[in-house]
Amino acid sequence: MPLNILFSASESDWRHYQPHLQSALAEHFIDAKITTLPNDPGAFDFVIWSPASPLQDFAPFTNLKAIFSLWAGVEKVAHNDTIKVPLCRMVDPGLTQGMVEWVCGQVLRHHLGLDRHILQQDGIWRHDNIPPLARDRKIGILGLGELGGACAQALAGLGFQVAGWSNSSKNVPFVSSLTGADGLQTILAQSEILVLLLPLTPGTENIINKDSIAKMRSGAFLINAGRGHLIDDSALLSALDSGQIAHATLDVFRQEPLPLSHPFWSNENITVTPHMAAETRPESSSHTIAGQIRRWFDGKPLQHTVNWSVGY
Ligand code: NDP
Ligand code: OXD
Repeated sequence: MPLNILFSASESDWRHYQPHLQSALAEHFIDAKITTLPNDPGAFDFVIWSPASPLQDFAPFTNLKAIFSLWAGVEKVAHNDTIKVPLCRMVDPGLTQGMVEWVCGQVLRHHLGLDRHILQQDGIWRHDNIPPLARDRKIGILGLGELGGACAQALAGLGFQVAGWSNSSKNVPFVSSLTGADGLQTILAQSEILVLLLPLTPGTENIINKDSIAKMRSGAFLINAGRGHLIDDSALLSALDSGQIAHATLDVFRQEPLPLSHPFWSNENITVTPHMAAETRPESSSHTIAGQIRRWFDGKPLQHTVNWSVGY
């Protein structure tokens, strides 16, 4: 009997994923039927889901083994109490590499002061303000997980002094690992460039607020690729006005797309990017999902399952 898989995301996702999923499943010797129509919920073994899906009630999916999120961030589904099976976050080499490239690009932009030369082609030879070498620049990353850890490693590889903050202590080569309230104070106070790669949970919401901003190094750069709700928007705007934060590059927002009337659009010290720091790549993530189903077949534990008690 073939497995039944429901693909519940957007129509355009389906167009992009269908061929890759089919070939990845075949490569993993999995006989499966994939459909986008949840007509007979009790018949499905697995659901591939994204926040674009209208599916919220998983109770009728009585035969389900697991749900695979196409997104790494699961805050929109991590509190869904109709889910009684493991929910796997997307952890995928394509997504990780995309985030590494985006974060390194944004860090290098601020480290090298590239805007000064790119935005000011006005005939003035500005041979001052030569940037320090990376070894003399302190970078902090809040969230030292799959994505934060890979970014930390890449930045350390470029020579930066990198520290990361997470719930549990980590062992990333050449990266100092900080935890707890003291660790947060330290990383805020020392980072010249602070990168947010935390998930959105009750413990991380508004972590960048008036008080934590006051503890940051004056004139720091902020880069948010985690979630919009990590930042108190008005506290950030005040900090940009006062110069406490020099510039914020924001990829994620409380409301997406960011409404045209939002003051972030017109603030010259904010760069808005449209939640594109890292995209889940259909080809590599189809292999990730097929590999997970293979693990289930082989009686191995699924990977990257959400810990319901912490919400990520
Ligand atoms: P992980 O779960 O692998 O990493 C999360 C990290 O945050 C872990 O190190 C975790 O600590 C730490 N953390 C969580 N809560 C706390 C807390 N209260 N205090 C201290 N540390 C905490 O997630 P990923 O790295 O895969 O993804 C991170 C986030 O990036 C996603 O949740 C999503 O919001 C965002 N994202 C954004 C994208 C974009 O395009 N902008 C694309 C993909 C993801 P510990 O390791 O100890 O558990
Ligand atoms: C996300 C993703 O969580 O794109 O933002 O995976």
